[in-house]
Amino acid sequence: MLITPGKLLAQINSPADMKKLDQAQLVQLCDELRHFIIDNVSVYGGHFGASLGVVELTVALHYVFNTPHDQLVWDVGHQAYGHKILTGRRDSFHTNRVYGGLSGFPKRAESEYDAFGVGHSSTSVSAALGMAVASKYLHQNDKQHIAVIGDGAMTGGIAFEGMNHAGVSDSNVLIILNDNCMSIDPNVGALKDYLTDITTSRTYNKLKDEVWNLLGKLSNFGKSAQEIVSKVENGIKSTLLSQSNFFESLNLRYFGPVDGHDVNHLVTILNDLKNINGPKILHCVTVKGKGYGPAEQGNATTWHAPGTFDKITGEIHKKVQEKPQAPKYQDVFGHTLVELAKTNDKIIGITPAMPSGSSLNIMMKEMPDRAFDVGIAEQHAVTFSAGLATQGLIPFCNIYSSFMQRAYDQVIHDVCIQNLPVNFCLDRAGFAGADGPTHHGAYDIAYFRCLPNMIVASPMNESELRNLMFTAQLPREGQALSIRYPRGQGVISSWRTPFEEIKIGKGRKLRAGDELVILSFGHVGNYAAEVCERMAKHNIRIGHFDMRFAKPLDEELLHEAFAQYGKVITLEDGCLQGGFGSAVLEFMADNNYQSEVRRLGIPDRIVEHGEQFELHRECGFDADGIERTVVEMLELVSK
Ligand SMILES: Cc1ncc(C[n+]2csc(CCOP(=O)(O)OP(=O)(O)O)c2C)c(N)n1
Repeated sequence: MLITPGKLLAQINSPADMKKLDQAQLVQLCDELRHFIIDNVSVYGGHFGASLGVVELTVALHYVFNTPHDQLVWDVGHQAYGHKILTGRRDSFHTNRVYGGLSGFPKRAESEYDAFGVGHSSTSVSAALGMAVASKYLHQNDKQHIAVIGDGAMTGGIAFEGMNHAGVSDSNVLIILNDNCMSIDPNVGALKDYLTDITTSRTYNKLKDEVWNLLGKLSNFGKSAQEIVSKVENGIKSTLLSQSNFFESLNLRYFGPVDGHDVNHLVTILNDLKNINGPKILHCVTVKGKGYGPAEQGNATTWHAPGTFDKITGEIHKKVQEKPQAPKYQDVFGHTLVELAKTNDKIIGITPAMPSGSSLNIMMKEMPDRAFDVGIAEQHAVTFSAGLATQGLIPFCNIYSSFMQRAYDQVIHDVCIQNLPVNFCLDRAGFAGADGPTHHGAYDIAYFRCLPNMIVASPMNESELRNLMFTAQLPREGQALSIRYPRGQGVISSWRTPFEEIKIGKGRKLRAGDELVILSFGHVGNYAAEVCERMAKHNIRIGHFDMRFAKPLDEELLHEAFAQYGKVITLEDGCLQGGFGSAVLEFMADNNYQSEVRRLGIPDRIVEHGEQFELHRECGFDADGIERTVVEMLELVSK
């Protein structure tokens, strides 16, 4: 053994190093890995409970399987911190989620051990199955393919699609269901109830133990073992006719449930499963936050991603707020929806698995029969909302901008084509921040703007959000309405202003100028306002229109802008290709104006993770970037 006892983790730079350990040392390795994660996240922040819950699984997987030759796919990837630390990224782990540092999710470009890039949930089964089919095709028969998926992620439709396909393939794919009864919030739906039933059923567990005993004895016997396993399974199936196994009925061999924190047992089981070909599923029961008291006993939702905390006391550090008075947009959404729902009994709230993140939990608490968490099921959330709208109800379907990408067809096919007035509230629009490119809400302006029967709006501050929501619940004919707003704080403290209707397609003229006007869409308009203030101090008058709508455009304001200003800047926290600025250019061309236009927004490349302001700066549309553009444009005039 080359690894010396004592500090084990410090000597592990790759899974190959782990394989030099005696199995008896794995418990200690788990302990060290767990503490490393606690030490790191408590200081630098990030996702927490999920990684602690899979420490034993992570160690067992890398101990048993031959990664990176074997393909290990983590679903969502927020639980892969242990994986990153064991695969050569221990010493750089303090840069996790920091601008220029490691990604918070597995990422192919970052490491050969990251078999598949993730961030959005429920993709692991399909990806691992694709890899398994490829290996077969390429005659790489020794390769293993493993998908680790949580019970929350398994509620996503694509996970079912993957299992449905896997069940009729003879590919070598192992699905590990990491069942901790939690999504970010408590998991929901019938599958969750089923998993609880199967975990607690005495009959099932007794039989299962018998199978495992047999497996333990037989696994070294290769092919003949497989035949016997099949017979035993068939025996189980007939005995459990009254309680047929969901996964077995999809033709996946089901093993478990097993204790996901018993690393030695996991090693034995995974070694056994390695020798059983074909699609199979291992059901592991784990505890989110395992091994850290405050997380295990406290609120699992809070400890999903708690921010920094005192690891001794478990006290979560409060963020020093730059603007202590301004609430978060998401909280304004949550409170406003309840306020509106109290006076309009047709309003219904919908979230696909983000009740805390979106603040729909406020309505779920106050009006449980009128607010729905539908699981990680964006497609369903949209079509469910469409169904509600057909019956005259007024759905407010809150989906993060990047997750809405999942439900694009539903928006077109089920909402727009049928002229249904569904309201979409797109949270986390623009740069998401530390979660990075998988979570940036970069595309929604462009992908919604091209749809008939779709209104695209964005508030510049909290009371504008309230007024847009107020407007959204007023009767209107057959158009969907999307209201996009960013993650985090707004700008004003007195947001609980009386509701005012906003005329659809009407912007606001905030400031008149001389030569140059900034047309902004959404919260980033506040950068523009700051630049106007700065320039005013130098007696340079810049016009500023908060357009509010990317569709329909306020044509009156645009005619004014192009008739009066030779220079126009468009500003948005969304992709430049096809976004708000593109809409303005279309207007200019269609109306034969010839102003000089500069478009500021998200460029046509993948922007990595970092604080929102760092990414705005990188892309040149923070206040300094806008000022630079203004100066450039005006200097051109003075030449
Ligand atoms: C398509 C999509 N919708 C929503 C999310 C937000 N999200 C991240 S983790 C998570 C919960 C995942 O639960 P589970 O798979 O059980 O993993 P656990 O955190 O419990 O280990 C959710 C809803 C996402 N990543 N992708």
